[in-house]
Amino acid sequence: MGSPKIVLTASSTEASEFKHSVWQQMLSATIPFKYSKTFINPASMVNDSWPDGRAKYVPNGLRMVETLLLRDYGEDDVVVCYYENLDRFVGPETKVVAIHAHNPLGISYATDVYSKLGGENLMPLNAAEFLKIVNHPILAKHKPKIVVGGPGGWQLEKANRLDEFNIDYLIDGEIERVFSDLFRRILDGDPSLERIVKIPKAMQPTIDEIPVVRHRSTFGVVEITRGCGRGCQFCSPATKVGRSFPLDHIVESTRVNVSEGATEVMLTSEDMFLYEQLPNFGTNTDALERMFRAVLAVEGLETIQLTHITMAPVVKDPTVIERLTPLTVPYSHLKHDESTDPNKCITDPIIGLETGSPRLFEQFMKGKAYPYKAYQWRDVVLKGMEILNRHNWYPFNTFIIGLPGETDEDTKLSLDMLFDLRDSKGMYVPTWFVPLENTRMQKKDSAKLIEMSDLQWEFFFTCWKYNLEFYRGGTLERYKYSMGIPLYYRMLGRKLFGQGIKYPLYRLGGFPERLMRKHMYLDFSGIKRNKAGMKPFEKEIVPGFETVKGLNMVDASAMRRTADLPEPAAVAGD
Ligand code: B12
Ligand code: SF4
Repeated sequence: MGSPKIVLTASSTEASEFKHSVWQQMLSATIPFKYSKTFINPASMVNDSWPDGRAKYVPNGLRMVETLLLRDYGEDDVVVCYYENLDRFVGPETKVVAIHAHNPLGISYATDVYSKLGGENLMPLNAAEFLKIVNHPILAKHKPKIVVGGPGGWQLEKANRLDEFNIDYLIDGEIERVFSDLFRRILDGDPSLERIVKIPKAMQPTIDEIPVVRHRSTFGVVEITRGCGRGCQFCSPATKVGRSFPLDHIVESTRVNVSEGATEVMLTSEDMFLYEQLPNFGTNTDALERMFRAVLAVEGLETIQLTHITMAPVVKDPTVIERLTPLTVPYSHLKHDESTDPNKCITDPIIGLETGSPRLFEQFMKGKAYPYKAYQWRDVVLKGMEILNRHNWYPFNTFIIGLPGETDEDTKLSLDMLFDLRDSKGMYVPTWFVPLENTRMQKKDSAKLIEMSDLQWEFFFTCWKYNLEFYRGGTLERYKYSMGIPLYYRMLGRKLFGQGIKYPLYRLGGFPERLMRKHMYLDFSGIKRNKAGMKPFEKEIVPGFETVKGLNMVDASAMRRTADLPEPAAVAGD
């Protein structure tokens, strides 16, 4: 048999589903390649292949590419494999090698900035792995066309590295509707085809145009919705039309994954509460319950993992969490000592909390709190967290530091919110603002580590102090006088980022708060984490429902209009 016409691949770090751990993946997105042997278990980068050398699991987006190709080409013509097997498949007859890019240069939010904590110009492991693929000698030998696509493809355009990597085509956006034609033009070398193809919003597929993937994906990703109508200006899924997948599509995708060896699926959404949503972002708990039951009934499936949710629906109707808990928490592979579940299970959906500043919230993301208003965000977060924790939902919360125009006052408000959350259960992961291509903030400047204020450093390291305490179950005392921290500060941190990081770093290291309190905004002296969790939040949340009519998922553009915000000055009197 000759070499296949089309070979699809993804880097080992992006394909990895080691121990079902999204942490492992996120680490490889952030840890510098130079230190990867210390921080990353090498076993996590070894992915399983079938006996014929094809990959067992790769990122879901690449499985979609494969599925679309299999409509026009046979299984012999389309092979999906890992880096290690490229030279087994790529040969003289191979016309195209297509590469998935989730975070190819490691410059998505959080990623390169975290790696810069270790020194300047350090390349995250994700980038090193991507580079290995494009520099593979077999590609130079047979010179197939190199096509790259996926959610992080924009990074290659932004960094202007298409020539360097010999990339012939970069495809940016949802491809289901256009791919057959596009791919034919690529194969034919159509001279009128641009090198960078951006799929316009009008060409985004309807739900009927999105097929069930043919083979198993990394983490067993099963899309339950695509797109989000809440309209946050920094966010790329906000530019996608909102759609819910039909139940049989979801169940079939689950079956495909399980039939090829997955014991867990990741039910993927920008916000799980958008699934079959009711008008005005109303949560359809009946539909969610039905969906979970149907997925859990798939024989061979043991556990499920969630991706994103938003906080407002949790607060608006706490029975949603109450009803979904028996269908999620006991089926999670995650455990925590403080869980009240009989098997100590917890679930950890990702929630973008972003900021504690109502001003920034109003300016950049007010749809996220709907039906609540920006000035209620802190209340919504506290109340929501209390409800979630009570049901053993310990979320993975993300913040954005350095939103354009962030002032010390804004950062103090984020610190206040963080302080209020000190007894909550979950992770707090600070990321830095990165203007993603094709978003409404694409022309804004990235946050820069070197420009971080003392307060922003305090926010950053206070989050990680919480995380250490939460995950290691330790108290501050356990980390007291941890030697690594002063060493890092003296040898590297101070030189790279200035003295502003000193006390926040020492807080992370567990140094006594009373010695540092006059140098920092938050004062934790005498405060210990209450393991019983957050106290029920008594304060009344002002209803403040906006009268936004006719919003629903299909009309995401309407939401963006309502989220078109007044200038900050006009907000001040709110
Ligand atoms: C599942 C998921 C994960 C999982 C699994 C990742 C994996 N490697 O498999 C986890 C949780 C581990 C993860 C981690 C990260 N993720 Co992620 N992830 C997702 C999520 C929720 C679903 C992805 C998915 O399957 N979508 C459905 C498929 C069909 O869409 P797709 O991948 O975009 O593919 C389509 C096109 O892009 C295209 N396509 C895809 N591949 C290819 C290849 C070729 C050759 C071509 C032509 C086309 C093509 O065709 C597909 C069909 O239209 C998305 C949000 C979302 N809903 O998309 C975020 C998302 C993609 N992730 C994101 C980010 C930032 C990350 C991290 C960098 C976060 C971090 N700081 O650590 C890491 C990077 C990890 C890594 N190196 O892989 C961002 C990307 C933002 C951006 N525009 O750059 C998103 C959009 C989340 C968000 N709300 O902002 N992620
Ligand atoms: S709530 Fe905002 S940040 Fe989250 S997916 Fe929707 S638009 Fe993006």
